Amino acid sequence: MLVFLIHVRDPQFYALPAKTRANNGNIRVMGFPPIGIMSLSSVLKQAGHECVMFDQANPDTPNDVIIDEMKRRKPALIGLSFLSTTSYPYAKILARQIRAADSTVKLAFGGVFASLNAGLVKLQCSEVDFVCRGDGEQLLLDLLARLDSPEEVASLTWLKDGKVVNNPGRPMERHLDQWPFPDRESLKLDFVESMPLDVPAVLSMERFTTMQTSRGCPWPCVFCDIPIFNEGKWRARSPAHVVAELKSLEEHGYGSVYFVDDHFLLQPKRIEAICTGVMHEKLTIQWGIEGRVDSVAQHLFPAMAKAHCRTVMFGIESGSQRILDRLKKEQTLQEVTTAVKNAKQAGIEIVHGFFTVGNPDETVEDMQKTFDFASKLPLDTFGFNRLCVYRGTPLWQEYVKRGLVNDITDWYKYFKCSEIDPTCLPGEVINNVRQEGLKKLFLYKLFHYPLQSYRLLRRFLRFMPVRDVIYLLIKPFLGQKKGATKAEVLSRAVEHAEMKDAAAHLTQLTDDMLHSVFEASRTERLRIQQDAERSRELPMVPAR
Ligand code: B12
Ligand code: SF4
Repeated sequence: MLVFLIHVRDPQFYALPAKTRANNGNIRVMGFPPIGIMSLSSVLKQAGHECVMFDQANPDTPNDVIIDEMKRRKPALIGLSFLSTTSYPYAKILARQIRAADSTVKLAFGGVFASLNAGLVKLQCSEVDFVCRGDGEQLLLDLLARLDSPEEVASLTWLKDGKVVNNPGRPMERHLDQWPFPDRESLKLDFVESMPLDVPAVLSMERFTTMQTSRGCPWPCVFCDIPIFNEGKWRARSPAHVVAELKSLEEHGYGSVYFVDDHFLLQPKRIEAICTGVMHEKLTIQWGIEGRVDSVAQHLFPAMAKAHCRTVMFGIESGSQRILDRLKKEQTLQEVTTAVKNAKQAGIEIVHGFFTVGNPDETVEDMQKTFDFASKLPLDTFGFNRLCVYRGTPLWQEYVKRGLVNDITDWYKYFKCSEIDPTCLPGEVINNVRQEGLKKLFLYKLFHYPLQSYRLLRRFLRFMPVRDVIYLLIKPFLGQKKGATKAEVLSRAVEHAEMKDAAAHLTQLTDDMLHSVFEASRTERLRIQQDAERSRELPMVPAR
């Protein structure tokens, strides 16, 4: 059977360079590849199906092109994959366009957000036939075998006689080695490695990709839906399987890979075996991971650095123990300090800290403590994001009980906690304290860690125009600027806070309004692309 798989994105998280091509002829974009659909594509192909992938990051395949291809090739099933609350509006738009063009093609949704809100999504987005919950590999094969009798497909949500039916869930698959490596080569798109989320800084121009070596995390952080998505379990691939994939990546010319595992650092024996395997195979590919600061695998940081682990990212969240406890992070400030120091001393080149601001019960003093704490840690890079609340998390449940959100009417909306929780500081105060905190932090780093700052700058300058690096540095010192238009939000690959704000508002628009905004954005997108083509330079930091 022929299947189309489409990775739906909210566009502010990827760059739209003016059709800059890699040596292999592929267009290059800054961001993470769509490893969800790539994983499913290889499973389908191995089972004898045909699969065509599309990624909305590809400027050559906008929705109209996908729909034309659909009319031409007539797939049996179209799967839309998207990660989060923020990309749901775009998935709805595409589903509607597909349904308007073909009233019979079967349409499925999958990914974390769709899984955790399956019944509600099915009701709200009637164009979609199936919402697939959890792991997609076996589910998709089962669905293709029973497209017309979905009652027997475990973990499927669908509509029968006008009623939403949630088929029973399937047991969680533990044997992850059974699946083939993701199908990375069929998508004609290359990715450039940048800092995650909101730092549009290019790390290297090597061919870049992502990999998943484990799934899930058993900790209880109140803002996170990963434990719920994975039923509180952590499952991992064997070290041999991981090393074999790294080897295959190297053979395909990838120079750098980021593991999208929720907690890579959970099992020391597995990490040790992966490092030994990398050394034994004499691999040189560079890799990066995310993990908790309380990991008992920290004695392996030197082995990881030797095996070319270049980046370690920690979820630090706050410099106030009171706030860490409020978030049920189950980590201490001392553990944070120890882990960051251990990683740096072991020779990990880039150690990143994720922080959250605008947390419940947070005071100005707590926020200041966070910036002071971050200044003194030997971190190379850091991000300070406003805490958001998603349906499916313990914090959402708490907010439902406190009457701050409504589970029936608000489930698809993206909220910063400070917008709805009176125990958070007001948005304006958060922004001011953050701006002040960032200024102090930058200056502290420059004077106390000059060598570290210089090395990082040198790395950025290798791949980014000087003006973009300068902008990145002075950004905290600039005042608030005018907000973005909705069309700009949809069109541009920008990380600005005001873009994020506007993107959040988009999740709350009516569907009709969404449609007109989408149309306006197509014109805007075209204009930006033409401008960029005219200026004939690769905008590594997206146009502002
Ligand atoms: C990597 C990552 C990113 C990357 C994006 C990479 C990319 N291009 O895809 C970056 C850093 C850009 C990013 C950004 C954001 N992210 Co993010 N991200 C992740 C992370 C860590 C891993 C995702 C991944 O690659 N998984 C590996 C693949 C193999 O799994 P998968 O996509 O889930 O696919 C499997 C199944 O879901 C299923 N499946 C998926 N699609 C389909 C389709 C069909 C038809 C079927 C049958 C099955 C199916 O089958 C696949 C194989 O089993 C997840 C956490 C997680 N563990 O999921 C958070 C996560 C998805 N992100 C999250 C958030 C909040 C965001 C941001 C909004 C953050 C922000 N405020 O800026 C943005 C929005 C991004 C967007 N466009 O939607 C939340 C989502 C919560 C929510 N309810 O919205 C998560 C769950 C993290 C968390 N703990 O809160 N993210
Ligand atoms: S440790 Fe990380 S992945 Fe695990 S629950 Fe907390 S935030 Fe989520």
